[in-house]
Amino acid sequence: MTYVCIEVLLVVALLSFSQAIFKKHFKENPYFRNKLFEHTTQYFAESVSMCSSHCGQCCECFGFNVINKTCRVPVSCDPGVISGQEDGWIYFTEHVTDELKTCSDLYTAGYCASGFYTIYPWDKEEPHYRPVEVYCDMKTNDGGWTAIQKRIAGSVDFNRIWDEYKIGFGIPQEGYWIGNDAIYQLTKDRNLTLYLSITLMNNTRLYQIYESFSIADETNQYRLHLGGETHGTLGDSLVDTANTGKANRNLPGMAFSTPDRDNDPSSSFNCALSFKGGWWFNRCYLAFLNGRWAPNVWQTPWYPTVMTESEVKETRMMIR
Ligand SMILES: [Ca+2]
Repeated sequence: MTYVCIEVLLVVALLSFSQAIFKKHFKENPYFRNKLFEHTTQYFAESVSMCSSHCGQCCECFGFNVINKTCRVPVSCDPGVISGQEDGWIYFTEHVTDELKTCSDLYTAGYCASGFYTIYPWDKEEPHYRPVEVYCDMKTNDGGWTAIQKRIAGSVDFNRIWDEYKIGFGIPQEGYWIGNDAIYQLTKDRNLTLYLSITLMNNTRLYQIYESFSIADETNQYRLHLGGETHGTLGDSLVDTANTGKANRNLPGMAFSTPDRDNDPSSSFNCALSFKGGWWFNRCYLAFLNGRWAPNVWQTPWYPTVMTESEVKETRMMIR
């Protein structure tokens, strides 16, 4: 049987805390038709519009049963929590019609559910202009975070060459690097905060925040700038603040290196080649989130807090 996607574009006016009215668009997602999700709240609703109002301001998706006029709002619309099948259900998911630059812009526009979005970091007339698929964290510390790196287990290999790190690689749902050109574009002329995290196997998320983060352009090897205060539960290992005599592993000011492009300060050693990933290496590092997910290859992801890759469930690098 072939389904015809219902082209209902629903515009929901939402009242923010500042009383500004946002317009959010929802579109039928044919992938979810007649599916059932775990953990849903059920309402009676005469119409799709009435159903959408039950979903609320941070609505990720909602389902409307056209046969018995029932509305369901799942806790999550992740395909991983589909639990069954029932006729009559059509689901509506957020449909962003604007070409916004960052997750922070999306958040301001009223999109407050964490998930995968398309952003447009460049202006239309710029040669790099293109859509970029990213994960937006709309919950942590009031949301609006654009993930420039996200890894879940080792399904996406980060042992990549310069041009791949330049353009970006991976799949947002499994693991990705947004691309050094995009990081430069997102951080230039702005004072952005960097949030790095490692989620351990027991689901504890350790994090470190750097108040000021930016990188240089490609002609300056995407050199790392960090400034301002830092705090968190990982500890400051991008800089040897504890003075353990490892200042030659401080990363601020370092150029980006990849296995095929050795920009680290050691004339006798290629850190990216040895540790199998791209990073802002010194001689070489105390913290490195792009290591190859293999025993004895990805050593000390975050010294001394996380000492082996086997402790790591997920990593994130996010900016706002
Ligand atoms: Ca070198």
